[in-house]
Formats: sequence, structure tokens, C-alpha cells
Amino acid sequence: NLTTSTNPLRHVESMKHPQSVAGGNISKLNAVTLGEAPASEENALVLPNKEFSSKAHVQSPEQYLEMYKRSIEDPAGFWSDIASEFYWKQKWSDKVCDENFDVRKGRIKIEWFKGGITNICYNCLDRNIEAGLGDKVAILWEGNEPGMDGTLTYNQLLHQVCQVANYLKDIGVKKGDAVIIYLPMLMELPITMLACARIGAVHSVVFAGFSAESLAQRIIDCKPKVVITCNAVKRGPKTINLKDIVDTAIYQSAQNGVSIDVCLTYDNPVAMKREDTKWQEGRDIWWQDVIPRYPTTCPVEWVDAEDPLFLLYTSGSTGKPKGVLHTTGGYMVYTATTFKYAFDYKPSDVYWCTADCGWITGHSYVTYGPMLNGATVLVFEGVPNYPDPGRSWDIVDKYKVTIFYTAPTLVRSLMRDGDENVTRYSRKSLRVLGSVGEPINPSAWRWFFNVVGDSTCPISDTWWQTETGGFMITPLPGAWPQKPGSATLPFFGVQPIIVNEKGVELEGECSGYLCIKKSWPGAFRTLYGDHERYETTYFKPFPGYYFSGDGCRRDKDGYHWLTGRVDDVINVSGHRIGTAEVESALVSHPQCAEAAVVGIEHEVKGQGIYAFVTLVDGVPYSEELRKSLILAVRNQIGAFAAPYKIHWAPGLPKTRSGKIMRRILRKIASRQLDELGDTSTLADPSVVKQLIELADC
Ligand code: 6R9
Repeated sequence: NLTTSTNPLRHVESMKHPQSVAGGNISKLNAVTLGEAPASEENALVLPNKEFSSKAHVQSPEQYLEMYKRSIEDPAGFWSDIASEFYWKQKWSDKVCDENFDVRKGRIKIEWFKGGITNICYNCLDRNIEAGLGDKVAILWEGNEPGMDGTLTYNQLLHQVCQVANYLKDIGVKKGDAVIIYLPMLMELPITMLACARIGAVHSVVFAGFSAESLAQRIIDCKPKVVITCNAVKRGPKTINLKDIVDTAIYQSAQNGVSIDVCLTYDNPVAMKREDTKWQEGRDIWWQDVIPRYPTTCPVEWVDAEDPLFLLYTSGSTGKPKGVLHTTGGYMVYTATTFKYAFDYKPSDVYWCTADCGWITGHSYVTYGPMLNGATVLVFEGVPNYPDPGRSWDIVDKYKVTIFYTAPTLVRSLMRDGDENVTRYSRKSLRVLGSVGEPINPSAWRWFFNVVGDSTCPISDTWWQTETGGFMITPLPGAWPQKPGSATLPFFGVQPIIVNEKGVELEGECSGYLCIKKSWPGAFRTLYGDHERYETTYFKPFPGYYFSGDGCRRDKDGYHWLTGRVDDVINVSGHRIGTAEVESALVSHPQCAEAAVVGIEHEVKGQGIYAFVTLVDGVPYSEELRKSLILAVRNQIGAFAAPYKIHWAPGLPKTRSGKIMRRILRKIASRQLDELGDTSTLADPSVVKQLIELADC
């Protein structure tokens, strides 16, 4: 039996017959309530539509509870039943899961389906084709410019993947070798990921918005055999010259002892002419000159379930990005299952996730999760507000998108552009909406629900992380009532707990640090080359548990409300950025002596980057200097990490031991000047007054 603490619905007996809800019957929210949160969000139950529920994979709280219960009481049985739906060359050993989750008992180890031999590319493509999906559309591609598009069926996708796989093998890429992919959202991006997986190579996709320095840092860390890129891309009205960035990164890597022999470059004539592309003979190869020459079949490299699938770098609380490592078998089973249930996926769906493959969302829910389910996936090269703010809905109507998965920052910015941009499109095809990347505030939730979804589509607000591989806390559409702004309840097999600062598990209504009690198949296995940091960051803060870095509140009904990061990580438009990374970029500027960065609330982006800078003695602060400081961050990390405010600070508030008091900086940044708290422990309390005076300088 489930103990009280493992029963996620323990507080929600009343949910079986939810009748009284705030604001009357809001199974169809009234547009009048838009933006106005009811007195208590906790009581705002949005009931599932009966017809939707009757066709859903999970139709009621009881059915969820039954499945959840089994996933906790018999994880081996639960997950191996699901795993058996995939193709395994050889079955895993008897032990479905082998883990040590407790630093006090030795090294942290997580293994799922060890000894099982499989291949995720085979399961995405060959297996689905054998099941008759060869002529089904796998990828619908929509270019940056309206009118530019393309499609690939599962058969065609397999052929292209095999050609790339054969090429990679030919240049010497072997099982276990790293491959860096620095591509925009062309079809070639998922194609290349799948090609790597087919031959057992470990891909590391770097978001094509990262700067040369960031790319070099990743190249130096994982020493890839090859870098795959494209000459240029158009995003909205802008042209971005990717090849120049890659050239600089490869040069910098060589300076650090890591040389790259092959740079495979996709020729993207829409953005740049071939002859205008800077070229290094011998190293640079045009994709179009070699790939089509290779055979369209390629044998699969069979790998162990615990062999690495990919590395994805993410920000932490130090300046050095962490190489999150995911393996094959557990990740495969987990992304496929979460995709199926959290979006109530049906074979007739047309699915669109607006994330870039450079982030984990694009790995798990553009490429692997959907394709493992044989889904039709829309890949969009452009930006949602180009050429106008209606672009997203134009695309939804054009392809009859049924599942639309995006980030709160996009919802908020579209909300600001006005309803008319949405309502002039039909959107009749939409059936499920999704949100990821940061907490979605209730007013944005309501707008998404009422205006975009015409009050008929459930919203899956999926809480998860690069580290977790797949969804952890998420609504299952149709299964239970939703609450605007809450990620609701745990996915199968996930045991979220909330602990206080001493690591004591809290019961009932509570708030604190969000941890996970046991492993789940999609969990990351280590930080590349630094298992020590893996243990220190995630398993030492609260021994016995995985620590997420997020704060969370659980309400009286057992629903989870994520409250944001509790570490030095800022979430800007759903992108994770470490304060230390931004600080180190700022202090690399020759005229910057010291920097302290905090995140503050931002209407559209969720959080904005606010930087306090101390200049080198004698340097005057000027508009020009402000711009060049911002440029330093753009150059070192990428445009998405640029601070929106530079606050000149002749001195920073520090304790006597020299620690910067960020708490005070946050209050100054958000102009909550009457909440500065105790400043008497500062080495020099007068700096606070000085900072306040300079706030609008
Ligand atoms: C998938 C992804 C992870 C951090 C995570 C949390 C925030 C993501 C969220 C959410 C509230 C949600 N986050 N989804 N917060 N509700 N539905 O975004 O991975 O880039 O690693 O970021 O994002 O703070 O810790 P990643």
C-alpha cells in the first residue's frame, strides 16, 4: 500500500466529486475573469471536459492513482512492461533498476535496464516503419519566411539519417565519440541527432544562439571528432552568420589544445551565398557535397541501455557550464512515456513544440519523445512574432496543429500583443496546450486557456529540468482538474518531496526545497568528467535525495506550485543562466573591476538580468561603457544573456568577510527600498545609500 507520503492524491478525496469551485462553474472559464486571479488560486479548479476525459489515456483521478501506485510499489514491473513495447536486441538483466541515491552510502549510481541492448534511433525510425508508418509524415518543416516549408516521411527521414550516419562513420566517428552540433532549427538538426544515435556517437547540441566563447568552452570540454554547423540562418528579420562564430570557436579551441579536423557545414542559400562563406580548405566540408553520395541504409550500432546518448551543457551556480549526461535505455522509455501521457498523444495528432533542439526540451520533446511515438512533429525555423504577432496561429491553422507546447514567456509576449492577433485565426484543430521553462503565472495561464485554447484545451504545465530528462510534475490532460499556475501532480514513478533547510521532509500543506526521493528512468547519470560535482551539486545538499534547485509549495489538495530557483541561477525567457557566468563575462571587460548579478522580476521574460558593476579606479561611467559591458556578455555567452540593466556601483555591499550581500542587491534592483533589512553587518553600510542614489543613473 502507498504510505501517506507517497500518495500524491492524499489530500484530494474531494477531487472525485469536485463541485464547488471559485467563481462558479469554471469548467469553461469566463473571459471576464481574464487576468484577475480569484481570491485564492488554490481553489480555482478547472474541470476536465467530460468528452475529452472519456477518450484520454488516463480518464480519472482514480485511474491515475491506480497507475501511480503501481509505478511506486513495483517500479520494475511498471517500467519493464512499458520498455517491452520497444525493440531490444537483447533484454536487460533481471535488475530493472540499480541505484544508490544516498551519498552517505557511497558513490551515487543510477542504472536502468542495464545489460539491455538497443538503439534509440532504431526505435524512433525502423521500428515505426516496420509497424507501417513509413509513409506517415515525421517532420513538417516551416521556414523563417512564410511560404518556405518542407516535409519528410518516416521513410525519407530514415534515408537521410542513414546518409549522415554513413558519412560520420566514414570520417572515423565511432561509438562513444562526441559530436558537436551547432545548427539552427533546420530538419538537418534532428536528422543529425538521430544519425549520431544510430552509430552510438554522443551528440552535444549547442544552441545556435551561444557565442563563439561558449561554443569553444564546450568543444574544449568534450573534444568532439567533428563540428556540424551551417553557414548562416535567418531568424526573423536578422541574418546570423553561424560559420564565423564556429570559425572563431574552433580557433580558440585549438589555442587550448583541442583541434577540430572536420567542420561539416550545411549550405543555407536563403541566408548566405556559398561564395561569401569563409572557408578553410581541408577542414570545412559542404554538407550538400558529401551527404547525398552516401547510401540510404546504415546498420545500427547496438548499445547498452547505459551507454551514453548525449551530453547537454547547462548552467549552474558556478561559471563553468555542466555537461549533463543522459544514457540510452531509461531516457528512451521515459521520454516516450511522458510524451504519450502528458499530451494525451494520439496517432492522428500534429504536434508542435516551439523549443529549439539546442535545449533539453528540443531533445526530449521535439526529437526523441515524439518520434518514439511515431508522431508528426512540426519543426519551425523562425520566431513566433515574425513577420507579425499572428505567426504562431497562422502555422497552427496551416498544419492543423493539435498539440501546442511552448514557454510562458512566449505566452506573455503574445498576450501583450493583443487578442486580435490570435482570434483572427481559427485554431479549431488545437486540443492540448503545454507550457515549460518557468512557472506560468495564473493570468498568463488563463489567457492561454481562454483566448488561445477557446476554453476547451487542457494545459499541461510540465515541470522538469535538463537533468531529469523528461517531465516530473505535470497534469495529465483529462485525468483531473487543473489549477491555473500549478504544475499539479507527479508523473508515474516520480516521488517529489518538499524539505526544509535541514533536509527534513515536510508533510501536508508546506513549502520548501523540491527534492526527489528515488531515481526515475530518465534521470541524468553524471556530469561529464566530473562525477564529484554531480554528487556535490545534486545529492549532497539533502542527503538521500536529488535536489532540484527549485523552491516549491504544496497546497491542501497536494498540488505543486513551483516558486523558482533557490540557487544562483536566473531564468530568462525560460533559459537558464548562471549569475556567475554573467559576472565573469562582465569582469573580463578591462574596465570592470567587479560585478554582481541578480535576477529580478520581468513582465515578459519572467526574470531579467540586473548587473551591478564596479569600475577600475579612475574610469568614469558612461553610456558608451554601459554598451560595451553589455557587448562583453553578448560576446561571451550570447545575446539571450545580455543584462537589461547595468547599475554603476562605486562600491558593493559586502560582509566583513567579503561576501557580497545579494539579498540587499535584489531589493535595490527591484526598488523595494523599504525592505532592505538589516544592513548593519556590512563592512561599509554607506554603500547602500550610494547605490540607491545611483539607481537611475
Ligand atoms: C525543461 C527545462 C530547468 C528549470 C527548473 C525550473 C524551471 C522548468 C517549469 C519550471 C516552473 C515549470 N522550470 N519548467 N518552473 N514550472 N513548468 O526548462 O529545463 O532549461 O534545465 O530548466 O526551469 O526552475 O529548475 P532547464
